[in-house]
Amino acid sequence: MPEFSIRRRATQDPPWTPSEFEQRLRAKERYYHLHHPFHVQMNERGVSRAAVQGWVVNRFYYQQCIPLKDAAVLANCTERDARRLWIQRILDHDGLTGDEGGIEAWLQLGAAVGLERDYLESGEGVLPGVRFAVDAYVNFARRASFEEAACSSLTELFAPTIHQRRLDNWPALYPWIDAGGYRYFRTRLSEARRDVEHGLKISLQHFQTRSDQEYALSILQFKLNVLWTMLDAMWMAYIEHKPPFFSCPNV
Ligand code: AHQ
Repeated sequence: MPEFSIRRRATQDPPWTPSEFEQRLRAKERYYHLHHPFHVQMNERGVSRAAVQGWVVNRFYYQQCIPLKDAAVLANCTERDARRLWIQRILDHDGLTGDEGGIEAWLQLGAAVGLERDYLESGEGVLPGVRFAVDAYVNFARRASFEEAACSSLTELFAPTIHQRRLDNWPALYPWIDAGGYRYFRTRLSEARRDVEHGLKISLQHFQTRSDQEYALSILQFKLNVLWTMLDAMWMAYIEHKPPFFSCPNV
C-alpha cells in the first residue's frame, strides 16, 4: 500500500515545463476544502453557533500542530538559506515577544465565538477523524523529504480565497462573533501568499522528471484529502448531529 496513498508511477513521458507543472498544481484547487459542503454552508448560508464553535475547536488542533509539522520539515532540511525562510512559519504561529502569533490569534477567535481558552487548549472537543487526519499530516512531514513536505503545504495556494470569504461573509452571517476574533484570517492573507511563493519555488525546482511531477501532484492530493477529511468528521458531528458513536446503545 503506497505511503499515505501517495503514488509514484514510472513513465517515459516527457516532463511538463515549469509553467505546465505549476498550472497542474494550481488545477488541484477544484479539490480544495473551500468547496466542502461544511465550508460552503458555513461561509455562504450560515451554520449554528455550536457548529462554528465545533469548527474553531477542531481547527485549533490543526493550528497547534502546524508548528510541529514545520519543525519536522526543518529537521529534514539541509540547506541553511531554505531553513532561514522556513523557520518564519513556526514564528508566525508560536509568536515572538511583542507579536503573540497565530496560535494566540486563534485563541482570540475562540474567545470571540464564546469558547474558554482552557477548553480549546485541553483538546477535549477534537473529533477522532480530525485528529487522525491532522496526525497523518504531521507524521507525513516527519518522514517525507524537505521538498516533499514543502510540496504538501501548497494547499495554501488556494487559502487566501477562503480567508477573504470568511472576512467578507462572517460579520453578516454571525453578528454575535466579536470582530476581534478575525485577526487570524487577516494575518494569513499575506503570510499564506509569502509561504506559498517559497513552497512553489522549491517544488518547481525539485520535481524535474514527469514521474517526479506526477508524484508531487499525488502529495498535494494527500494534503487536500487531509483537509477534506477533517470537514467530513465535522459535517457528521455538527450538521448531521451524528458524532462518533451516536448510534451506539447506552453511550
Ligand atoms: O491557517 C492555516 C495555516 O497556518 C496553514 C499552514 C499551511 C501548511 O503548512 O500546510 N496550511 C495552512 C492552512 C491554514 N488555514 C486553512 C484554512 O482553511 O483556514 C488552510 C490551510 C491550508 O490551505 O493548508
